[in-house]
Amino acid sequence: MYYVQPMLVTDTAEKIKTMEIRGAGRIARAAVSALMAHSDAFPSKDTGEYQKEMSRVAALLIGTRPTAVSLPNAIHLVMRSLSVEFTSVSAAQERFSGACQAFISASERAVHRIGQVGARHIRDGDVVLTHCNSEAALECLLQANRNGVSFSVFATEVRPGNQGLLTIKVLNDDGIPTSYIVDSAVRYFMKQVDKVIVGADAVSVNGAVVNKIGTSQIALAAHEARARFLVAAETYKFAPRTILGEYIEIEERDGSEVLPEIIAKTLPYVTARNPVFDVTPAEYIDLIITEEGAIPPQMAYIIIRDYLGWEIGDFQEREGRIL
Ligand code: RUB
Repeated sequence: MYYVQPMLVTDTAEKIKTMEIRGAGRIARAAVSALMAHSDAFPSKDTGEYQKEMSRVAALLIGTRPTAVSLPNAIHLVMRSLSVEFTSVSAAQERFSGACQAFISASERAVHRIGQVGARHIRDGDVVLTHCNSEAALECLLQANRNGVSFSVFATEVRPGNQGLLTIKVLNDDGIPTSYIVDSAVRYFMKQVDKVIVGADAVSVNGAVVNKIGTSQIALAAHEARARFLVAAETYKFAPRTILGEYIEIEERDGSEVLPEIIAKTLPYVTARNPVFDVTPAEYIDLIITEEGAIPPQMAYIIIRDYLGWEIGDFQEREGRIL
């Protein structure tokens, strides 16, 4: 259901940059699909050249958007399959293709499993608020609806990208009663909300969640109104490098997405700022729903250690190769 058609790497990179392909899970699967297609089409029989070229395009894809950790995690996971010596390019291609296909199906299964776990947290009569357009968060709502739970949703508009339009279409297609609100109406309606459910672009080792700009304000409003705050995140959105104290970079996009250039030109003292993600601290989050089960945010380290299986050595790029 979530399969992304293979495309050339440069095409995919451009689509991720311009947000034609967006959402942390979709970005990861699209990048892996593109790498797989690139590997399959590699013309030379020289294994050294193959390794070099795969590392080059992997780096190109990783550089497209800085915040969604699913992207480098997915690429590192599949590139790891090339960290052994190969006798032929075709053997490497076969192994790489297997790793890519395994990642894509695991990612699809993870979304489905998160939906099953998340749906159990939605009860008859609940009013649920969601922000942005997260397939993992939406899957919880869709599966609850299919289980016959009767609930309604507030969906935010999500300035400046209007991802809320994608969300209300999905909810409407499944016949889920939904109120569409501007981002600034969240606190006004929060007293009516029982649960907030959002996705994640990254989860830090301390349980902080990076998601679409505005998420942290929603978490504050939910905290004040005692509404539960749930995050739906696949394990490959947890950020191993935060163990080493690294921060997750928050992408700031061009101001023209917020203030059209034609207006900006007339206002020389005004600069439009456009950070597109923010950080919600763990203390405002009740649960993170992963495909391995629902955990309190304080358990993020366990996910990184036990399910991502990262070792400190994996953090280094060795001999210019991305492992
Ligand atoms: C998307 C966004 C989503 C997460 C999770 O931001 O913040 O909530 O990526 O989505 P953008 P999913 O539109 O800027 O990519 O659950 O689909 O991975």
